[in-house]
Order: sequence, then C-alpha cells, then structure tokens
Amino acid sequence: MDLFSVRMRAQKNGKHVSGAERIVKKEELETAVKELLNRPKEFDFMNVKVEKVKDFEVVKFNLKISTYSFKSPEEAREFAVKKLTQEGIKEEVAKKAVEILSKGANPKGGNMRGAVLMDIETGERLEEDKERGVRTIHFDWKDRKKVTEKLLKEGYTLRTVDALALTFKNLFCGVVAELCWSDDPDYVTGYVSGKEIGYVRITPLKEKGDPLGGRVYFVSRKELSEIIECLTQKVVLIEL
Ligand code: WAQ
Ligand code: MG
Ligand code: MG
Repeated sequence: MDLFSVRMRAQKNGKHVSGAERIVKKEELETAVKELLNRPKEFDFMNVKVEKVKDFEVVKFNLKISTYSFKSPEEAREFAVKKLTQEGIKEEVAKKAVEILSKGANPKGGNMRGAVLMDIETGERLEEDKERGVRTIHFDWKDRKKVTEKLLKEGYTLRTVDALALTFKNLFCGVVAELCWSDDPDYVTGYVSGKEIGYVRITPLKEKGDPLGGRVYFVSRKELSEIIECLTQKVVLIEL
C-alpha cells in the first residue's frame, strides 16, 4: 500500500496558528489537502508538504480512557500528580512538570512549540532546544473518519481524537508517561497518560482564560536518542 504524509502549518503575522498531519492513501490525498487547507480560520502563510511514506507500522490502540472532574485546577493538578506516581513517576518529578507547564515552559516566556523531555530520575529537562522542544509527528489514525465519528458520539472532542493518537505514538516510542494541557484559553481539559494508567482526562487543569499550556514527556535518559528519533521519524498508523 502506498501512503502519503500531508503536513500543514499556517501562520498569521509571523505567528504559528495551526498545524496538522494526515497519513493517507493516494486516492485520499486531495480530500486530505482540502481538509487541512480549511483548518485554520485565518492565516497569511501556509505550507503544505506532501511526502511519500517509505516505511510505516500499524499499531493497535489499547489504552483505557477515563475522565475525572474537579472543582479547581489545584485539585485537578494534585490528581494529575497522583496518577503520574501510579505510572512510576516520582512525586517530586511529577510536581516539577506541573510547575513548569503552569508558568509557561518556554524560558523566553509563554508556550513552546513542542514538548519538554523530562528525565524520570532527576526531573531535569533534556530537550536540546528549550524554546521549541520536541514535536511528535508522523502519526495518524488508520481510519480517521470512523474513529472521529465513534469518539464524538461517545462525548469526546476533536481534541481528544488528536491527543489520543499523539500520546499513543509517544508511549509506543518509549515515553513512560505524559502530562498535557492545551494552550487554548478556552480548553481546560488536559490529560496524563501511561501504559498502566491509560489516557486519563482531567478537568480543569487550568483556569478558563489562561493562555499557557504544554506537554511534558517523561523519559529515561539512556533511551533519549532512540525516543527522539522515533517521535520525529517513525511513521505510525493507529488502529482503534
Ligand atoms: N508534539 C509535541 N508537543 C506538542 C505538539 C506535538 N505535535 N503539539 C502541541 N504540542 C505542545 C505545545 O507545547 C502546545 O503548546 C501544547 O502541547 C498544547 O497543544 O479532552 O489541544 O494543541 O481529551 O493546544 C487535550 C485533550 C488537548 C484532552 C490538548 O493541546 C481531552 C491540546 P494543544
Ligand atoms: Mg494543537
Ligand atoms: Mg493549541
């Protein structure tokens, strides 16, 4: 089967506003390009890159999904730390991750484009470029349409659809656990994930109106280069 990766990134006034990827068969290319073209509401620059996929792996999604609601971000963040410790992350390391995201993970202020890589032993940040971080790319649902219909019907959101696939690729690549909440000021549900705990949706991980968000990938330092290579190079199609 010939597959193509279609990646889109759009900017407005020099600022990133939207980005997404689809991995599709040749006959679905036109639809995918159109869909991505229409994704950003406004933009003044767009780059659409189409590449033939050389190697790919199909993996079966096998995380349980759960949702927990709290009265405040403080309680929700405490719960996130507790779940991360159930995945084997030390409490002080998990707390440090929450603190980094809550202050804005970019050392220059605000958000990063990609994720923080955090040493599970020491809590040190291991990503080389701390403004950009590491971006997980080259993953998609094998049957995105079917998965989207199913998850929306079950009450999940389009963000869940994308985040589930992203975090599943992360865990497949050797990331031990992940902490995430959105940079969208209106989207306050985030998650922690891991092979044991599954995909744990937690709301509200921040106050409404807060523009800060990000991702922390907990990794073992000795696997760092393999993990980064997998996250950025390996093409993974996920079957629900
Ligand atoms: N790879 C690594 N990090 C990324 C990527 C990527 N491909 N895309 C985004 N990030 C980082 C970046 O720092 C963003 O600022 C941050 O994550 C948040 O990104 O209801 O929408 O796209 O099931 O705003 C969770 C869904 C949604 C919870 C998270 O994140 C649910 C979301 P956003
Ligand atoms: Mg996004
Ligand atoms: Mg966002």
